[in-house]
Amino acid sequence: MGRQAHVVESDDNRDQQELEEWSEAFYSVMFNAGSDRAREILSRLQEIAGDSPSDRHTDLITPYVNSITIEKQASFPGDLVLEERLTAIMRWNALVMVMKANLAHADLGGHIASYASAADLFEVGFNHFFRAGDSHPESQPDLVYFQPHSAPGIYARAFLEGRFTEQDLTYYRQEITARKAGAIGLSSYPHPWLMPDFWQFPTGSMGIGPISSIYQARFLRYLEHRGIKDTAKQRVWGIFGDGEMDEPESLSALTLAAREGLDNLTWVINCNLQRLDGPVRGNSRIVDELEAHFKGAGWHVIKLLWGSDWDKLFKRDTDGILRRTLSATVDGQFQTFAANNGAYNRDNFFGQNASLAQMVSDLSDNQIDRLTRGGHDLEKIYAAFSAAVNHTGKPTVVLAQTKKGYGMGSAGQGKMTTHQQKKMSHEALLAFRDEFNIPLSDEQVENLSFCRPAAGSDEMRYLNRCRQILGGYLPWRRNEAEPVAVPTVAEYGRFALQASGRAMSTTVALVRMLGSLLKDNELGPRVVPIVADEARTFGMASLFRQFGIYSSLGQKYEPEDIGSLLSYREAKDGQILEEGISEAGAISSWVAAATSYAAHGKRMLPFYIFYSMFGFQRIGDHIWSAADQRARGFLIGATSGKTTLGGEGLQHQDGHSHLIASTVPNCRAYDPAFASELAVIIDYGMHAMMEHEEDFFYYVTVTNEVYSQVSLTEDVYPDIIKGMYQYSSLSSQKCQAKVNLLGSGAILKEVIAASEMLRDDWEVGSNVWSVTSYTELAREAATVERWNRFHPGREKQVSHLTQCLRNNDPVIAASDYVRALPQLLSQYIKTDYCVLGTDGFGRSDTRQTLREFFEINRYHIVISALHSLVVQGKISEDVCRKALATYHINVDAAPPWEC
Ligand SMILES: Cc1ncc(C[n+]2csc(CCOP(=O)(O)OP(=O)(O)O)c2C)c(N)n1
Repeated sequence: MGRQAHVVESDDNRDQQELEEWSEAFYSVMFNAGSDRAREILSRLQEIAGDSPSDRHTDLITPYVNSITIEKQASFPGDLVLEERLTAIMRWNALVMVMKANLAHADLGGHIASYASAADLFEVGFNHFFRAGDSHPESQPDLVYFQPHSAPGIYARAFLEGRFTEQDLTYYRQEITARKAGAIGLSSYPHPWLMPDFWQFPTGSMGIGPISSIYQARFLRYLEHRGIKDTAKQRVWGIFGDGEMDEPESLSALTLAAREGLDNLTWVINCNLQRLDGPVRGNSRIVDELEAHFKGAGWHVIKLLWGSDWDKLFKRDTDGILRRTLSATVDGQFQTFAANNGAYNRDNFFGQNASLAQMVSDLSDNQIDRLTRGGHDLEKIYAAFSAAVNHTGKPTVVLAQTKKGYGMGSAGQGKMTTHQQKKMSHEALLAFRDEFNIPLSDEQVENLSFCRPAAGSDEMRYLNRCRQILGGYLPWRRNEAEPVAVPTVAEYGRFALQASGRAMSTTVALVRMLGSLLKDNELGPRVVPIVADEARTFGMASLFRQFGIYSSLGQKYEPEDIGSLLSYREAKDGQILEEGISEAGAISSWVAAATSYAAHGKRMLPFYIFYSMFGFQRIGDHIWSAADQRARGFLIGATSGKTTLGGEGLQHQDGHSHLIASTVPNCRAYDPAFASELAVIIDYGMHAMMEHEEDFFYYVTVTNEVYSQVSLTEDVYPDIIKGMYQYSSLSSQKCQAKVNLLGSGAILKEVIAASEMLRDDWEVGSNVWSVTSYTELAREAATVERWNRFHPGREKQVSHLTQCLRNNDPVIAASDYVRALPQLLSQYIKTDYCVLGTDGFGRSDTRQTLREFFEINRYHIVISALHSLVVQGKISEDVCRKALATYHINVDAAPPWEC
């Protein structure tokens, strides 16, 4: 036993020795001949080992050192001293802004540590790379997606640039109070809705910025390839957090960016190794993980890990011990090193090995403390950014290692809780001032004074000159784009307006209108049809051949269906954006097109057509962000409703998208019943967005249920837009009572049938109202009610809803959507109001059976109408009992929402 153990031990020793020898040899090659040669040797060894050259995972993770060697490092063109001074002032002003807000109002929030870690990255971008533009439509500014919780730093810079006053800064996170005081309210995060001249892209919800930036870069190519705008000089920048990369959206479109060769896209990931609660990857390394991920996806990766003062240490690292030790250190440990001083790092990092300790023996503790990480070294950052923008053929990501809360000293740097720190002690502030040489007295520090160098100072002249060279200030959102004329509705929608009983679905009508709009000389090129692998479902395949599917590569294959009228045609100037099975991707493209008027000075008109269930429910947060950035375009919820989409069942049947849409203030949502209503809505929306520049977008649901369409007279058009119009009025001399019936979408047909049954079988008259938008009705009614409340004694305003439902007759609404949608009107209908809707999970079955199951068919509408009249004492209960029996209603069945 003992002998055996000895043998194993000596084998282990031999193995270890062998490993050491190989490692040493390899490090010596790296050191003497460079990393390229080392990689070459590694490749050869892998080939010998029988690996397929295309399957080299080891290539995906490289040693934990900078990608750019000193020899290849571009030299820094700026004034280091001035830039460091300016960056320090930004840091100070950003932290003071957050502190002031929280001292005055304890719960306003804000972040210090994130910008503290990102400041140098931002400043190199601002001083040397981020190009601005002017309001000329052909101007080609860069588009920058800013990390949201670094917003204080961006405001701090704008303050130095003279774009904000000191008063504005003191109203950080107090938009309402600020306006009252005549100041600009600085929003918590980038919100174009709140600051429409400043922020371009809302990034506050993590993950949305990253994916949006990819589709934005692709949209630049689309504009170029379609001949709409020369975008060749434009670049999209994204500055994101390493924690943010955990959001599924962040990484989901990486391969698209690589496939499309988006070398107009640069991401900078601030790898401060921490997120909100703790380390991003305590037990491993986020940089390695991201390096492998991005490389695997086809990106160019630049690791920016160590500052210039590490260069001499790497030079001394002849046996590779420093590299090996770095590669053996996990992020949780790096964080602890960041939080501790030079003495601690000497003992605990360099002290791990005698030659490591020797390497720093001539450095003081203070010098060890000041060994910077790559993302805090302006020269290294410049070199990395410069390599990124000069790299062609691929998008580039710069993985910049930093310290969270950099410079906050023992108060916050690298601390587990630093993310949410909003205050610093007086001593910590003094230390910060000293560390960064902020030109402020103790008293000014005590008073939390902002710092702004004099107008003619070297700093201010330098700051402004850098921006002048780069074309002006950023962020900046322009709001000017030449109008695009919209054709008359008769040109593309006559077939729908004068349908005269022709059977078709509203989806077919939409696609037909879209086809005509695409052919319009002026508007046509600006229309952007977008699908997420559902074009055939919605009968849009006919558009493929005619208008082409956008592909930057054209079509390198002969499509299987080449002779067909519906052939799958990809083209470099193709117009349709076919985004595959990625609703997040498709909506990102939609947003890029819908905000093109502001981002590119070109008005575009996107139509994104999707399964209505996979819209607001699945990508609701993207839609919220679209609303924030004042998107203009059409979202088309196809195959909508819970009973109209028959066989697809529980996961597909949407009963609530309109309800969610009602929560988005600048979304106008419509549920048209007829193709004619649809045409009126499209016409109105196009004029509003393309000509009148209204910051509303339109959510319109269509269905694939084929039924007889009706013609409409022009006098009802305005009412369609307001949300309801009278479709019919049925009565007879025998009728003793009357009701108002509200229907929308495909359920209007059931309402119309119920109206006839009420008159013919139960002697009840009715007005039938087609409700095209509960949301619009409710909004206007709320506005009117509020006005009346605030103006006692003045002549009362009357809402459209009240104008329509003037009498006391009961109102019955039936919807393919959840009850809560028509109930939006409850507060404003002053008589008995009964709502039938589709609460509960969907089912697969025929439309008829589903409408019976959800109790929204004609029989249930009749029964509800009769019951409402019983409640009003206008008919006897016997009538109701008789109706229940006549229609064989199972009165003991469980409610559908409990099934
Ligand atoms: C979708 C979403 N989830 C959660 C948050 C809350 N949040 C804001 S910042 C943050 C941590 C960000 O960490 P990281 O991306 O690493 O950035 P850092 O601040 O460390 O630079 C979190 C969780 C958010 N804004 N959005």
